[in-house]
Amino acid sequence: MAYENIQVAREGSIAILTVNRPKSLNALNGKTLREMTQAVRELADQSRALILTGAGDKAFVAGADIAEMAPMTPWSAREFSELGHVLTALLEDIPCATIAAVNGYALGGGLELAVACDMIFASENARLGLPEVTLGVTPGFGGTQRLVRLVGKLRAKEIIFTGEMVDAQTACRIGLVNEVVPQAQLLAHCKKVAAKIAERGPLAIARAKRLVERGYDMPLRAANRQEAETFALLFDTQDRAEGMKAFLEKRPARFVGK
Ligand code: DAK
Repeated sequence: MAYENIQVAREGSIAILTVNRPKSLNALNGKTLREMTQAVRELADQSRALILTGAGDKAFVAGADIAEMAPMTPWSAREFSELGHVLTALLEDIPCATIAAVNGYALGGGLELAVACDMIFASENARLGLPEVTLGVTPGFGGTQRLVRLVGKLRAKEIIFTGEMVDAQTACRIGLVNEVVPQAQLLAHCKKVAAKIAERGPLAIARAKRLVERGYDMPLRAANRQEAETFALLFDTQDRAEGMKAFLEKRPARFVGK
């Protein structure tokens, strides 16, 4: 499928989705959000890991497209917000691992996209923030909820209320990104992590992701019960038998996702 605002590449079982509007620092308009949602749906089934990044060396995504948002009515703003919520929820729901390669500004909707991914790696020049209050609105793609779960209330409120950006090192220190790497090595680093994940049992990755995502909103005991049930269910898979056999035979496992 040909896209206008994104590029999609496949490298074996790893997929790379690049937001490609560098002239507007990869800002997310409605069309881009729709294209991303369609691409993520298609790629999820064929990939073990999906890397999201932005075109150029300045921005991951500098937020929702302000030019498109400016004339919106409350009704169209609601619909626009829904597009972002559908995409971010999809990233959390798909079975494959998602990695944000934050190669510059990750602001507003851009940061909201990143925090919906399973991991975030940032380049040294990355700057992250939720500047929506500088525009007179709140974050609209789940930022108020996901950021607080990652960095805690105090830091989330500071970031949201001030609208200030944090640099990559600060983001790493407060648990907003996994690691900071030089910009020239960012994509290669993300591919290396993705390749490592792709070697693992895909059913186990998918179930572990679901346990973490769903368990977050559940009481601990109920979440732990789900973990025990999932652990037990996986004993009925070829991959579990292969993984343990391979260990005992001192060879790498060959997982098939069954
Ligand atoms: N939207 C549209 N265009 C953008 C953009 C954006 N978010 N960010 C940058 N651009 C465009 C600039 O307008 C400029 O275009 P030209 O003038 O060249 O045509 C081009 O990208 C280059 O930007 P600058 O010239 O400004 O570059 P600088 O290096 O000087 O500055 C910057 C980089 C990232 C600091 C600056 O561009 C900036 O502050 N950009 C805006 C960042 C921002 O405020 N992002 C948050 C957007 S709000 C909701 C739904 C969704 C949301 C909220 C509510 N509801 C329905 C309730 C989400 C909101 C957001 O994400």
